[in-house]
Order: sequence, then C-alpha cells, then structure tokens
Amino acid sequence: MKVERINLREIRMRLRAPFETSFGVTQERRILLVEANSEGVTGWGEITALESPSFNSETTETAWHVVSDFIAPMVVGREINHASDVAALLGGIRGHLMAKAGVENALWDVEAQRKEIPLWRLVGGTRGEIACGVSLGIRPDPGSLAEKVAQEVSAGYQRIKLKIKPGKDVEFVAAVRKRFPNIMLSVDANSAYSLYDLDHLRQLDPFDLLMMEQPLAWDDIYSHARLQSGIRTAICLDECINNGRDAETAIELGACKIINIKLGRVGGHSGARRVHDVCLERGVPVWCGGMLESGIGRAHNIAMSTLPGFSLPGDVSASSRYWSEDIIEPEVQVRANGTISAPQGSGFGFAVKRDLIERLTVRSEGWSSNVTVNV
Ligand code: OSB
Ligand code: MG
Repeated sequence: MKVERINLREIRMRLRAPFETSFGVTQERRILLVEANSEGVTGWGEITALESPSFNSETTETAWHVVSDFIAPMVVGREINHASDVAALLGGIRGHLMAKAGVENALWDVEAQRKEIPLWRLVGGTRGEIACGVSLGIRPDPGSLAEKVAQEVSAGYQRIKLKIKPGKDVEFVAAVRKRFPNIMLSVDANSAYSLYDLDHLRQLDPFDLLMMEQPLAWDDIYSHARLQSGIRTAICLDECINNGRDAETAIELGACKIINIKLGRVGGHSGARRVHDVCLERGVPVWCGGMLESGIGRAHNIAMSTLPGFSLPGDVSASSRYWSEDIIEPEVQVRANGTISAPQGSGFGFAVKRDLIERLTVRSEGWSSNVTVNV
C-alpha cells in the first residue's frame, strides 16, 4: 500500500472524573490522533503519551515533534507491504515508541480495511470476546474506595485494580479485601517505591492479590528481580517492558510473573505481538494495559486483547467510564459478565465521529506525498 497522506491532530478531552496515580492527577487529556490514507482508505491510530513525562519519557509534545519532523516524512510517499514493516522502517529513530505506535497502528487499520477483515484477525487474534477489568485511581480514604469498588463489581468487571502510593496502600487494600474477600484484586504503584520498602510491600502478601504492578523504578528490571525474590505477591511489569528483549530479560531474571502490554509503550501492534509471543512461549500470562485512551486507542486495545496469550482481564473498560461522549460509535460497551465482544466489521470495527473530532481539535498538520499542508 502506498502511504499517500498522514494527518496528525491534537484533541482535548476531559475525563468525567479526575484520575489520581502515584505520579499525579489527570483530568484533561491532550490526545494525538493519526489519520493515514492509502488509495481511498483511511485508518486511525492514537498516540497514548501523557501530557507530562511522568509515566515514561514521552509527552504529547515530544510525540508531536517526532511525528512531524521525523516519522511522517519517513513514511509518507512510501510503498509498504505490511503495517508490520513500519517498525523496521522507523528503526533509525531511537525510542519514541508511543509516537511510532500511533502511526503504525493507523496503518494496521488501513491494511485490515483494504483486506476487508477485522483488525483483530489481522493481528492474529483468536478470542471472540475479551475479559475486562478496571483501574481505580487513588481516593482520599479507604471507605470511599471500597464504595467505588462495589459499583464496579456490580457492573460486572472481572478484576479490580487499585492505584497505590506510599501512605495510601496497605490500609486501602485491607479495607477493599475485607469487604470483597473473593474478587480478583490487584494494585499498581507506578514506580512509587524502592527496594528499601521491601518489608513494607511484604505487608500486602496476606491480601491474596493477583499481582503488584510496577512497584519500583520505571527503567529498573534488576531491582524488581530482587524484590520478587522477597515477596509472595506476583510482580507484573508495565513501565519496564518496551520490547521483546525486555520481556525476555525480565522473565529470565525472575523480575515478574505477569506482564502488562500497552500498544503505545511497545511501539504498536508488531511490538505487542513480539512481547506477547515471548510471554506465551514461556508461560507468562499477559493482559492489556490502558492509558486513558479515547475510543480510537480503545478499539486498537480490543483488537490486541484477542491474541491467545491475553489470559487475564485487561484495563479495557467501557467508554462511558471515561468520557461523557466518546469519539467512536457504537461506544465501547461491557457486558454484564465483564466482557467486550470483538467487533465484526473491517478495520478496527467502529465508526469514527468525524464532526466531534473536528470540534475537539486544537491543532492539526498534514503531510501528503512531497507537500506539507497546514490546516
Ligand atoms: O499504569 O496502568 C497504568 C493510566 C495512565 C497511566 C498509566 C496507567 C494508567 C491506568 C489506567 O492504570 C488504565 C485505563 O483505565 O486506561
Ligand atoms: Mg500500570
């Protein structure tokens, strides 16, 4: 397929409620959307970088820069056989995996539409429905957190994840576990602890958590291996895993027992597939992480979650948990049993609400074969 045009835009979307993690509070998302055109077909991708470099080193602004000045000029006008070739094409750009993923995933959507098959089939998916969990932000007190958990459990979600940080951890987990002795429960610290906290983190062992996600530094696999050998709770790595090699390293060192795959963090569907394959071969369960995506990123997450190794519920939940109105239709809905069915249409399988997207757009730039168009 010839990549005739790439369009990059920034939209602003306000979350229905502020979301607090150990690194800060998010309410207003600045999301970059990538639109790719090839021979009459339009595909969409989302860049999942946050507004600040607090999850990983990318931001909305660095992604804008790298797509504008490097990725778009390398891709536009190219004839590519498969979206899976894009990663190699962009191999000279170090890092910036979220920026790359937005572009690569838009081309996956194009390729699936051209082949008139669902994206989830094109990426190698085998599951007709995926299992869903929720990620709950830090709350002021254990009681209100337990209330929120009650609401999500009755909505059918199969796994509840609690964000934690020092001072808002053991007591909060204890309150939730006391009220819900049998739910699948996990915690996510987003790198808020160090190895000095080993004895403290061990206090979470009695609560029968499915996992403890990324307790230590975002770029430190080795220390997670030291921690894992001292606690019973399974460690799940998120921030640390950027490619298949990282997954191999982490598994071989015993740094984790579970891995969370985020499309942006690993550079798109081809990178996700590699991490997935490494884990599947070694019997390590994976699940789909979330970055407070709009419907476009969510649709890609659903496609990825149909791969055979995604045996645990992901952070892929209903559009209405995040947005008063999502940018795709139908919006992503979760059934009463906590599942989402893989869409049957071609491409990522949802219609894009172009008018709404235009209204939410704050800046936009396009590249056509040999010309830059400012719009
Ligand atoms: O670490 O999984 C994370 C949100 C923003 C940044 C990092 C993370 C998260 C979440 C929310 O946990 C997942 C979601 O519901 O999209
Ligand atoms: Mg996480």
